[in-house]
Amino acid sequence: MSDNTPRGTGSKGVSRRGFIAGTVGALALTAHPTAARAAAGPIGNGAHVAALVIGTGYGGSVAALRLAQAGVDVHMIEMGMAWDTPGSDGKIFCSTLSPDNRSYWLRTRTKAPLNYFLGFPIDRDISRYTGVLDAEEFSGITVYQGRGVGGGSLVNGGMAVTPKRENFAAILPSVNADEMYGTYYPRANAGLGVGTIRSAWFDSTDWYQFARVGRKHAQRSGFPFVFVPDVYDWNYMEQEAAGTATKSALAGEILYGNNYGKKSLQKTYIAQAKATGKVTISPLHKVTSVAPAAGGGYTVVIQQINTTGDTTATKTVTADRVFFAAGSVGTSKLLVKLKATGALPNLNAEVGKGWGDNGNVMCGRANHLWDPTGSSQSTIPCAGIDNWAAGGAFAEVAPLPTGIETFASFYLSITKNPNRAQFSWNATTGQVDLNWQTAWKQPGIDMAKTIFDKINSTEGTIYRTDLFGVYKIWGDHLTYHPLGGAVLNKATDNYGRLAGYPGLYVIDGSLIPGNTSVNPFVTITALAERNIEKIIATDL
Ligand code: FAE
Repeated sequence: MSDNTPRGTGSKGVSRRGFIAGTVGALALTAHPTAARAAAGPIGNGAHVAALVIGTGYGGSVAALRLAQAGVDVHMIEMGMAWDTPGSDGKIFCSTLSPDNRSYWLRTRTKAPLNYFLGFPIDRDISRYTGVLDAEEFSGITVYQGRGVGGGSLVNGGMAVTPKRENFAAILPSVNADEMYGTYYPRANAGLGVGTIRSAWFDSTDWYQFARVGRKHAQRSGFPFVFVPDVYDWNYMEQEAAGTATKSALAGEILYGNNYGKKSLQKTYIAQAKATGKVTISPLHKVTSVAPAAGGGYTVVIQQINTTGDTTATKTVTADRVFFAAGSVGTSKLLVKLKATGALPNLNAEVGKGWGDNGNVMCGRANHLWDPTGSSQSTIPCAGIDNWAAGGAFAEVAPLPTGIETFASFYLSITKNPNRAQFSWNATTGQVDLNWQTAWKQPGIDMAKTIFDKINSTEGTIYRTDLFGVYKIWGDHLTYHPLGGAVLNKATDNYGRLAGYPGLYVIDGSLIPGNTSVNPFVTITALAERNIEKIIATDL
């Protein structure tokens, strides 16, 4: 698939080294070796499919696997690349420390979330390409999202957190918590291959000195410090540290993809879905319209694009059922546009509402010279500070893997910020807008301060002011965790069926009303497992 080959590359197929590393430690769901071979594709103009899934992230992958296991033929449409072919450097993904065209989705300059260092901007020019990380800009917020087969699993930190049960009612009030904690969270965790760092290794390795400093500071201020599970293969990481495996997490790889070690969806749910022989994927294809078809089912319009983002073909297909799994932003934008432009006029007034940023805010603290955080830092976070009940904040102790000693502690906080935004159709620009305002981050900042003001006061330290601009403490311009826009039991019924259109479903992060109290993908996966089980049992 030459379209998916990073520019300037000649190699074809997955390298042996990459294949071996990619399979190391794959857990319960990993399919037998033939799964690595994709079924035929891409989709043809005029095709008819039983189930069409828009997007290949968590929700889409769960839907595809379970539908296929139930005997349904599935076609997945993904606007990003397949990410299965190494570039001229032998790697599929580029490193966070030296981003090239593979890093960003159709940008000519990088847009790093942490965009300053020592007060200097760090972004650089790149050539326009369908890279793996999209920094999608709305008026008051930049929303980071993964682009490619595997969605957000390609770029995320892999932190796989099940929310505390006492917080669940606030996350999904209409969902039976007994079923989620008894059946669907365990199923999701098994399917994703979730594991936890070995505590003896955590306590001894240089690579997590930054997190041990984070633990010491949290505990000296009386905050609970909790280990956080991850889908990174922890045994593989120990081999990286021992020098017996090619480094990925220990070589600065994360934001623009991990070449080894991380169990992205390509290695878990999607591998098993492909192994059924009933799932086909069309990368570099973008769904632009879904409307009722004259003879029943739905007409779906799809643009095929090249690696500079130009449309090379427009295809019209029909599908008996369509699953919206384009992520909170992708699904919301499609539904809002389709309602406003008359393709799906009967969608209800809840479509586009209830969007939140999962309360994301970032900050750094400047430590004393006797508290170095280490020049060698793993890119994979493994722990957090839990002040949710008292202060509304859960802070990941995040790495700052610059390769030099920075004396900085860095945190991504998830907060209980109550602000919610709405997507709406802008007929003048022909785009969907989001009315989030930067000032709406303030409640989240105040909640994060319940942790860091106290730690700074205990330690006699200060906030870093050089990471997000010139004298700017808070990273309040972004989110990694978009949620909502087609909220469960509001825009859809209690299982994701879209009101007004039998056979249309939402099955991704847009179902969740703006916040999960922790990192979201385990909840997105578990909810998708719950909903697809019901849909298969009752609708098919
Ligand atoms: P998602 O994974 O975004 O998949 C949607 C897919 O649909 C994407 O592949 C899109 O390219 C594709 N798409 C969109 N529109 C179209 C269209 N019109 N036609 C065809 N395809 C389309 O959705 N979460 C955690 O729980 N733990 C973490 O450690 C963590 N770290 C993160 C770090 C970063 C940098 C980022 C960006 C996110 C992180 N997240 C993390 C969030 C997590 O990845 C996100 O919640 C999920 O990926 C959302 O899953 P969905 O299935 O909703």
